[in-house]
This record gives sequence, C-alpha cells and structure tokens, in this order.
Amino acid sequence: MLNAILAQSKGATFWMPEQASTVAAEVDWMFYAILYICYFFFFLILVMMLGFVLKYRHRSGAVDHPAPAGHSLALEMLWTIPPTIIVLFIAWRGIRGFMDMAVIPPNAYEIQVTGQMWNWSFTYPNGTTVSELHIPKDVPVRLVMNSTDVIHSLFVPEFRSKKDVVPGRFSKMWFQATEARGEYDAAQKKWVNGFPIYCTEYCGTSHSEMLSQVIVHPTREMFDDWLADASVWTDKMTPQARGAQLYGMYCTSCHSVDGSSNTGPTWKDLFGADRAFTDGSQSKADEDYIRESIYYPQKKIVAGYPAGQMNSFLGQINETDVGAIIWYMKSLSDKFDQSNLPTKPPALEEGVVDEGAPKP
Ligand code: HEC
Ligand SMILES: [Cu+2]
Repeated sequence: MLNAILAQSKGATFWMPEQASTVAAEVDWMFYAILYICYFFFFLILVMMLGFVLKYRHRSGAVDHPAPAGHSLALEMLWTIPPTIIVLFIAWRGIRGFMDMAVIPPNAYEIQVTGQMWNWSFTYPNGTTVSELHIPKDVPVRLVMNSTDVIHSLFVPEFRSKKDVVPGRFSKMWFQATEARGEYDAAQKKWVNGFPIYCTEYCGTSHSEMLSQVIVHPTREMFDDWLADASVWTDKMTPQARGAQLYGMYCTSCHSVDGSSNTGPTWKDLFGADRAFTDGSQSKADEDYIRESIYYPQKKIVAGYPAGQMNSFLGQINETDVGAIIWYMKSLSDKFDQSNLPTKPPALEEGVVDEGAPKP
C-alpha cells in the first residue's frame, strides 16, 4: 500500500519521468516520501495558523497583553521527538539508496566517457568511440568519466543517474537499465527515441546543448552485434563521409563548414589554402599541416585567433580517422579537384580485400 503510493508505478508522473533503471524506484520512493511529508506539514501548519488567527482574533474587551505562556513539556516533546524520528528515517533510507548507487557491481561492463566543449563521447573496450551511449538491458554498466576542459555533468533522468565529470580526475557512475529503448531509423540512418542524456552543468554557454541519448538494446547479443557493426566504417561509407561523422562528433562546436565564423576558422576552402600564423610564419594547409593541427594544435596558431582554444585530439582520434577528416576537408575545398574524391567505402574499393570486416 505504502509502496504503491510512493511511486512504484513505472510510468511517468507529474514530477518524474518513467523509471528505467534498477535504482529508479528507490529514488522515487524517497522523493515522494519527502514530498508527502512536506505536504502534510504544510497543510497542518496552514490549518493551525488559520485556526489560531480566528480563535485569538482581536475582540472588544479582550485582554491586550495576556500573561506570557509558560513551559509545556508535552508540547516540547511533540515538536522534538517526531521530527527527529522523521529526519533519522530520511537519512537511513537515503544512505541505503545512496550506497546502492555508489557501490559498483564488480562484473559491470565498462564504458569510458569524455565530456568536452560541447559534446559527449563514449569509448568501448575495443576502442570504438561513438557520440551516443549504447548499452544492453539488464546488464550493470560502469561509466568511467573524465573531461578534457571544464566541469560537465552527465544526467540520464529515466535512470535517476547523474554525476559530475571533472577535468584531471575520473568520476564513476553505474546503472542497470530495466527497459529496452530506441530503434534504428534506416531512412535517417541514425538511432532515434533513446533515453535523453543531458549535461546539467549550466555554467557556460553551451552545456545545455550537450544532448545525446542512451540506446538500450534488449539483449546482450543485440548489443554485441551493434558494437561489432559500429566498430567498422570502412565497408559502410566513404572516407569523406566518415570525416563528416567525426566532425559532427568533435568539431562542430568551433568550426563551421559553410564559411561562417565561429570560435575557430571555417573548413570551407581551407584545404590547399595559404595560412598565416601569429608568429609571422606561413604555410599551405596540406595533409601534414591539418594532421599537426589536430594532434598538436598549439604549434601553429592561425593569425586572428587566440591560442589555447583547441585541445589536442591525440589519443582520441586515430590516424585512420584523421585521414578521413582530411578527406572531408578536401570535399569542402574548391582548391581540391572534386573528381579525385573516393566514391566507395575503402573496403569495397576494387582490389581491396578486408577479411575482418563483417559482410553488409
Ligand atoms: C573548442 C574549440 C575547438 C574545437 C572543438 C576544435 N577546434 Fe580546431 N581550432 C580551434 C581554433 C580556435 C583554431 C584556430 C587557432 C589555432 O590555430 O589553434 C583551430 C584551428 C584548427 C585548424 C587549423 C585551421 C586553419 O584555418 O588553418 C584545424 C585543421 C583544426 N582546428 C581542426 C580541428 C578538428 C579536426 C577538430 C575536431 C576533431 C577541431 N579542430 C576541434 C578551435 C577548436
Ligand atoms: Cu557540459
């Protein structure tokens, strides 16, 4: 009965979104318990206050200054002991729920999370990095999270899970999804309808735009299939399409591809252009220069831009993917002969046999 009132309903309510993890029901229980305790005292105090206002209102002939009230042991016990029991109960139940969330099961599946201005990336044990979190249902998942720049905070409301992601240290969080969610939209070529992911560190310009989603696969097998598929792009897209995908994951917040200005220079017509740097030197934007700009961005600072804005992507974007980004920049530049762009995914180019790639 009590449990039914205190939100063991899994669906969304006025206060809370649907429950989709093993700890969600306990969090809601505590939330509603405190909420109803507050309702109770709010109305109790309000009714008594109104009652006293009426009962002791000013009437003609009444004594102006009644004798000060003395000491009432019963009353003092009443306002001391029940509230103490209530707060101790809240603390006990809260600590119990906190421990469930804090103690990570040793068999949890581990995913690395990186927060950076202004997106999330998720790296799997095989090294695959994606911009949306995919997990299997009914499997405990541990997130080991860090930030390359400022403090971020990862929040999945349906899981009731939130944790700060702090530069210079790893924070950890775990959850176990109880509901499968999300499907692949073949027309749009992307996953849709997952549980939303937010950054709740609202202290800078675009944390609120660090939106992503959790796709919960119904079984471990389906998750493993997804991961195997996500790990290989060479049989699915051209290198310039892969470059565009990486751009969407890491670079959109600072670089435009249509010539408009942003934190960093636009990539439109960048490849092959002459670059001038703050130290007075110059160079052509060729493959080497772009690779260096991605791995060692502080070596040459483009004139007109402040240094220290762009972080190195060394260890985050591998050489193959840097190659794909360079192809993408070539596809955006009028200084590159567009008829030289690859037309097929590398694994499907004639004469290239990739034994390891799963068959389409
Ligand atoms: C936080 C903002 C930011 C992000 C994110 C960012 N950059 Fe930059 N980038 C800059 C700034 C600012 C400059 C210009 C100053 C400099 O040379 O360091 C720059 C310069 C560059 C240049 C040289 C451009 C030129 O006009 O010569 C390249 C190439 C580049 N970035 C590639 C990338 C790639 C690839 C990514 C994503 C993987 C990326 N950047 C992500 C801010 C960013
Ligand atoms: Cu953030």
